[in-house]
Amino acid sequence: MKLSGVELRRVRMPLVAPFRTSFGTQTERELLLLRAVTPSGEGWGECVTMAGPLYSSEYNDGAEHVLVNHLIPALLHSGDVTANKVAPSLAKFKGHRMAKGALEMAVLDAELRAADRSFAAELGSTRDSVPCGVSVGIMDSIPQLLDVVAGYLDEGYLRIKLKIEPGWDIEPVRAVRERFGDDVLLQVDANTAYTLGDAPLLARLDPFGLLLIEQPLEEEDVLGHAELARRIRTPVCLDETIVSARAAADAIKLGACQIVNIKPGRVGGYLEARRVHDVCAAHGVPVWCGGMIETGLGRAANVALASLPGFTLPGDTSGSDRFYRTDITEPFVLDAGHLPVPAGPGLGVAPIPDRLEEVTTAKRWIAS
Ligand code: NPG
Repeated sequence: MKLSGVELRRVRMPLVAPFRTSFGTQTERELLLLRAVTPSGEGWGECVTMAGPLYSSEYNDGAEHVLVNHLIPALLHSGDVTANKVAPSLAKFKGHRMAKGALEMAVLDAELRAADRSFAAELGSTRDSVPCGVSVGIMDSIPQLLDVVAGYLDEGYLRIKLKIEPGWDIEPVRAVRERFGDDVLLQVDANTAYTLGDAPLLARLDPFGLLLIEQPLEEEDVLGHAELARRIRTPVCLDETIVSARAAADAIKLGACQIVNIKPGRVGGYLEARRVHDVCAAHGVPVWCGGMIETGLGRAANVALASLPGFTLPGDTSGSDRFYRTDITEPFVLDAGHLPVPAGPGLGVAPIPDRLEEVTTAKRWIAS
């Protein structure tokens, strides 16, 4: 496939409510979309970087810079392009996995649309719908948290994830358990907010029967997570630490995690995400699909990925309305706690042109 060029768009979309995590509060999603243009059609990629380098070292302006100045030119000059060749073609550039993943996603979408094949079929899907969880931000008060959780359970979400940080951990978990009972699938996400010295505090979560605690310690603290996993009963799940299939294999071998969150952007794309899935499956480690407040484009691909057999826990694959009043694609709507896996060619969804224009703040075209 020849790549004629790539259109890069900056997009800004308001969130339905502020989303607070241990690393900050978001009220809108600013993101980067890519449109790979080939003689046989086009494909869409979504870059999951945020406005600032708070979740990871990557961020929108940095991703745009590396895409425009390094990644896209290298791909344009690499001859015929296939999705499988994107990562090897860009391997000489260190890091920038989210930017690389977005470019690979756009090429993969173009390739699959042209071949009339879906992301789900290509990745190895074994289901036509996936069970969905929802991520609940840090709130101002426990009563407010309970109202929000009650709303999500009413909507049918099958698993609740509470964002935690020092000072907002034991009591919110206790309150949710007391109000909604022991049967609710419940997990917590710290986004690196604790240290190993907090092990006694985190052990106080043990009695609440959580599915997992996600990324309690720093991204690079693999041995710390292994030690923590020995000191608490709640299974440790890694997110930020797992940047590749190799990182997953190492973390599993070192006993640093019993469960893995897979976010395609964080590991450099959907093809590496599938390799992370395969490594985990080979070790009997359950995985689930994370979320990065994607538009319908990234959501479509995430739902396809989440339909692989090793994804045995509900993911952060919530309905579009969890974050957006109006999405740029037809919205994903929850049905009895599940989302349908798109079956059409490529992502199976495409941006609605008017809607996309409304949220676009800048556009540029990169060709050789
Ligand atoms: O459902 O898309 C979603 C959001 C799930 O909590 C969620 N994502 O740390 O996992 C996370 C968090 C996140 C969002 C991280 C945006 C980075 C950017």
